Amino acid sequence: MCRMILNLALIALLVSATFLKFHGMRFVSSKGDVAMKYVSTVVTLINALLCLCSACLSSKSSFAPKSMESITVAEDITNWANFILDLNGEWLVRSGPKNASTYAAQVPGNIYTDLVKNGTLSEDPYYRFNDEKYRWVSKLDWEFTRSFQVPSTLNYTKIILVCDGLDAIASISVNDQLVGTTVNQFVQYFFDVKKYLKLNSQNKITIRFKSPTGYASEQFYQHIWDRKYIVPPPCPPPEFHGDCHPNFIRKAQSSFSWDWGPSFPTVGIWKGIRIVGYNTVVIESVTVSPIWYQSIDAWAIKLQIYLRATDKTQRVAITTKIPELGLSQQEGVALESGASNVTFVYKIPSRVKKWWPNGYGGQKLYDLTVTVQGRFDPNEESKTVKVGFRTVELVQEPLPGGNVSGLSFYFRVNGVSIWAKGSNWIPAHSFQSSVTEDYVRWLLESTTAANMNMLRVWGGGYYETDFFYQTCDELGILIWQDFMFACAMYPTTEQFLATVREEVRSNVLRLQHHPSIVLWSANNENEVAYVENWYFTNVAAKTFKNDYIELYIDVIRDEFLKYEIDGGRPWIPSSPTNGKLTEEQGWIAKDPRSNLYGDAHFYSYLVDPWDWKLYPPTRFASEYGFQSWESVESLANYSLPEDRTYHSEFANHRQHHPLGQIEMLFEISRRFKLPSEPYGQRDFPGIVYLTQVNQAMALKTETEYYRRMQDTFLADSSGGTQGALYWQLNSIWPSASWSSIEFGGKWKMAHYYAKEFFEPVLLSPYVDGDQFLVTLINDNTTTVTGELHLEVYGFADGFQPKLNRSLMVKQKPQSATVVFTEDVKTLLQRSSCVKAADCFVVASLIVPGSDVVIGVPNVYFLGAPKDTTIPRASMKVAAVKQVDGSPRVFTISVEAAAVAPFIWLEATGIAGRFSRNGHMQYHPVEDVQFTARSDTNAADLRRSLKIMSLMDVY
Ligand code: BMA
Repeated sequence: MCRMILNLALIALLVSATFLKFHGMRFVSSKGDVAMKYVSTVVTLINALLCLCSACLSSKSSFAPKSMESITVAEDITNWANFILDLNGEWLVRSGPKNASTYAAQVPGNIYTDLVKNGTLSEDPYYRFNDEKYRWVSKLDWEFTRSFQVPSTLNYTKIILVCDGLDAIASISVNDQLVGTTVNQFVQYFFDVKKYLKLNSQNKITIRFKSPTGYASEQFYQHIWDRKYIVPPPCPPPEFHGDCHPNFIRKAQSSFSWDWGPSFPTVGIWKGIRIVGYNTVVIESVTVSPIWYQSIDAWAIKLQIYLRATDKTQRVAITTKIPELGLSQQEGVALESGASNVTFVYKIPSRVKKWWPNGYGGQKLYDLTVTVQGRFDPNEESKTVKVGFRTVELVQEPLPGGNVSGLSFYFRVNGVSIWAKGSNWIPAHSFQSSVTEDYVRWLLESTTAANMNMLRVWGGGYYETDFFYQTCDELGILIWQDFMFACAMYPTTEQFLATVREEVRSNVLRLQHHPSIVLWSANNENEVAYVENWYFTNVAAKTFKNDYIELYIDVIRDEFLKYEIDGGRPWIPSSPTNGKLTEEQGWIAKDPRSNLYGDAHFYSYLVDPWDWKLYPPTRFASEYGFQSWESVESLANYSLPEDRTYHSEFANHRQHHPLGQIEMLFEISRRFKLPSEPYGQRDFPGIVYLTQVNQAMALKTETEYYRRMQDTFLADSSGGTQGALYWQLNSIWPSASWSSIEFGGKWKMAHYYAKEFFEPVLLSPYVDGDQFLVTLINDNTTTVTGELHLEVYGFADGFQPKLNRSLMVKQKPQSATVVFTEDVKTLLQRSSCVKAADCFVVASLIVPGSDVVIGVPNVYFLGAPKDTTIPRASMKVAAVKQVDGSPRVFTISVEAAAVAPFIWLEATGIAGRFSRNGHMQYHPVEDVQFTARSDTNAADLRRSLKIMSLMDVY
């Protein structure tokens, strides 16, 4: 009964929370204040109810995990030279009850993909409404089991079971004896299993998983019982179609749903599992901190080697080698029993090639091998990591000029300041075992192909795979790494904090050696959520503040600093944050959104996204974005034809962002006419296209503004922007989202635009009041000189420019200044444009004395396309030719009968990317290159091609 009352109260709270977080907070309104009062009353009532009801809550959760003896280590250990018995592969799975049917299961994997394989789930979980239909899966407990033969030779001093990742609440038995329990998907667990194994015989391992949603809910109520307050938000907004209380379980928070993703709370053995035997020692992790002596341009490395010896003291020899640099050192060490670490500092004897972010130099990586040899042990234990030599600083210092308040916020790598260009990474799939290395590589290569140098691994997903970071190392992608806490308050029970410590240790030690990682941040948006009272934490402000500091500062920061020694890598408490000021203000800033300190997240909807004045010139824009729909091609496999209308049940189900559908139409209609039947099936592809045009133009406008602001400060001291990471790079399933790449890897128009708005040398035209200006942005470390060509075209005036201007311009390294200004009126008069909307400007930077363009020409619309007449362009593919006999690279010649805005090429059924897309075609024939992801031929490509431009949607 009490639980029922509580549930009703929680539903009231949830409705209010939804209202405020997603309708109020981002537009901060007086409405918000009224709603907040209402919700505060609800919360007070709930707390009163809690006191009354506490007696009817069970005193001990049946799901509360038992204390266990486990140790955690950091790195994939497949290279251990000791004995390894791989337990990956075929397992059996059945749901909780003993009489339930048993099915084959794949490890690593998860219950959803197993149930699809065995036919229990008859359709793809991503199909139509299956996220709702298959909701029962996560409500059950699941048991995975397999047998394995243990050879008689497995007679080691220590034999352990290594679980790289169990998702998440599990108890593990070997031969029906409990060897341990787990509570955290992100921790690598080790269990002593020697005494449970039968040598030279069949053995059985069983892993029983609790329902993740059941566990989270039990923990939520248990917390109320124990601590007498609710840790919010109790549930996600109803539009998410999600599950409640992800903040009470250590697994990917977005697996319970997000505003761009479904709820599939996975269960299973999601990473590798094996038995390892050793007589002396195993290497847990090798952490590497390069040290640069700038004055002599020489390097040293500080190594911390984390070892785990058997139960007695061991004498070992530890050898460290970087063969390519002639480093070879050996030390004799007396190791204590159990876990310990040793530190060495070595001077690098030869010249080092530095590791640089993409766009600033090469990404040289060196193999570093550590070998440990026990005195009486013939087995050598070794581990090789690839290391890159680079330094990294997060620069937060007073700004030049004397009258600018606040601090800078930017990254300096090898002493060179980096203008961060990139995006935010979310989980690539709800089922991590379905993410192939090929797909990850495609997504990461799509970032460097779009001139990016940084990705933020956002805190509601996963600490990514070793392959992900290795690829970032290779490609020069700087990683801003969040810890996995997002958009919520969190409990601080002893058990919760203990497993968070394990999680920090496990992941920092695993990832520390990657040169790509340049920053760790403790959470996503929880500082701002607390300060802005998103979840009504001000009803018990002190409690929530103490909890916040305990979790992020006393536990996460404290644990982090144990492994990132000597300030090796910067750490910030949250994003957005004020950085140093947040620290000065007691770890929670008065205004975490300040434009004068740290980073900022900025979203605004129901606006004209082409108006750059809307955007706040923050020091560092770590999140900003606009939604669009994925293409019909991507949606087709997951929907029926009748689902593909703008307001269908399907579209509304997939659109998790409250009011998202309306916002997009509103934004589009600020600049474009809508098709005649925007809600019908016929015009759906046209609407999808317009959402992509809107997103692309919005991101272009906002990002170019941030780039123009790098050297400019406004009267209120804002400006000096040094980074732009838009929200979000990838998509977890085919839907409406902020992503610039569709689920499966197809680039949206926004991604083609990102490639251009992130060009290292960029001319950015814009209008400020009655002035037309062009800013030249130069990210390079050398001066750029060129001829600025300005051409004005009329949409209805053929392919001849109506005005042609050119002048010599020069831009210092790493700077942005205005290089051209003219009265808009004069510009229009000179170009004989009757009204602004009839014309557009093309700004190109040309190598003097040639026709070679530096970067790309940048097109600027002088008005809104809806306010002029644009002739139909009758786009045609004139020819498709293979380039240099390659089965993957083709040139496509595109013909237009008139100037064609937002031309859009699609190669249906052939995965790949175009060199440009979504651009303005202002020549009768223009060439575009297509690079396919797998081999094809010109005839097939030509058959697959569809082409359109703006007027084709009407
Ligand atoms: C920010 C992110 C995500 C979210 C996005 C769009 O809050 O951190 O939580 O998906 O905005 O709403």
